[in-house]
Amino acid sequence: MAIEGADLKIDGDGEATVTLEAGEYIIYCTIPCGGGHEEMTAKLICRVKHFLKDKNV
Ligand SMILES: [Cu+2]
Repeated sequence: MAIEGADLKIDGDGEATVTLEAGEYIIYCTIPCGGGHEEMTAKLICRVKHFLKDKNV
């Protein structure tokens, strides 16, 4: 899998860590796995969490 617009790609088993800017990203399958491969996508929504907003800091 890979994330469009991010420097992250995993071919096969594995794991990775990436820091993303807030926004929407498309995750797609990078291994030609059979019928429907081109449609194997997901949307990742990355939001900024405001930890200090409710702490009156
Ligand atoms: Cu696939």
